[in-house]
Amino acid sequence: MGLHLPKRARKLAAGTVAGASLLFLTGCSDENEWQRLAMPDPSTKEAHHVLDLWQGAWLAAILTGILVWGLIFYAMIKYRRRSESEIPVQTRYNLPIEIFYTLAPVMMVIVFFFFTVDAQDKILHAPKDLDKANAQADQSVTVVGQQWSWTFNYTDVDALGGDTVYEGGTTADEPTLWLVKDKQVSVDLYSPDVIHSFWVPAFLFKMDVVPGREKENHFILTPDRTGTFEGRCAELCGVYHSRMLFKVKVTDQASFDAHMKDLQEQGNTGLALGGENVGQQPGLESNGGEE
Ligand SMILES: [Cu+2]
Repeated sequence: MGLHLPKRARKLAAGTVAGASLLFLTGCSDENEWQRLAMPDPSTKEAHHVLDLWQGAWLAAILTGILVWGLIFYAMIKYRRRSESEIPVQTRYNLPIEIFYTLAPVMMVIVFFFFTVDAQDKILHAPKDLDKANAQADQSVTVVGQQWSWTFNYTDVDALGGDTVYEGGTTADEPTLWLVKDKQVSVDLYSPDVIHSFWVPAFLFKMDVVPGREKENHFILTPDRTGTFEGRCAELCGVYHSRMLFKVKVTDQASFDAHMKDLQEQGNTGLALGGENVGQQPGLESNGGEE
């Protein structure tokens, strides 16, 4: 006896398989992306905990899937109807099995929850008190997210004898956050207007920038490879939300210090916490933006 699926269902199944394969083939550009299960290549020490959680969760899900599919196909084949006159044994109300399939998913959720909280604790390892976090880290940065760009304040820079410098951007001119490889940076998020979200995909991390939550939304991270990474706002914050792009440049200490001195020479000194609508700055007009 063959498998009698309606034509429509067969078409749908074929389409789904073709679509999924296309997604996998086009989505994975480098071979390690397969091992990372489509996660970006982590670029901070903390990001590896997210990758571990992601891979572990998929492994658990796949093993569970193999077990469940195996049992389904086993039951389908072993207990299939073998003749027109005789139907297989019909079983109802099996209490042990019902208890098992209630408890097993609860156990799985508990295990997932445990590993999620564990990863979260390892990622958000900064002291709750911002001053303590800044003292512990090698460098501290106050990131200002506002409509519609970012300003990066490097506070208490050693190379400048403890001075503070900043670099701001506009919607046309993306700012760059400079960090030093293998050096802890304490990042505090500040917003003078609405909620934004600081997101660097390569950090496998994002955190909301909430007005009024001063010195609360902060974290410490340690970049572990050099390079330039994309960053963006991940919270719909207004008309030009999509232009809240920035770059993160992870470099060595000498280049970082030289850049700090450049900022100082340009007169970008002191703490710039924004408040002005950066959307009014040059750039929007040249992009054909409407106010
Ligand atoms: Cu935003």
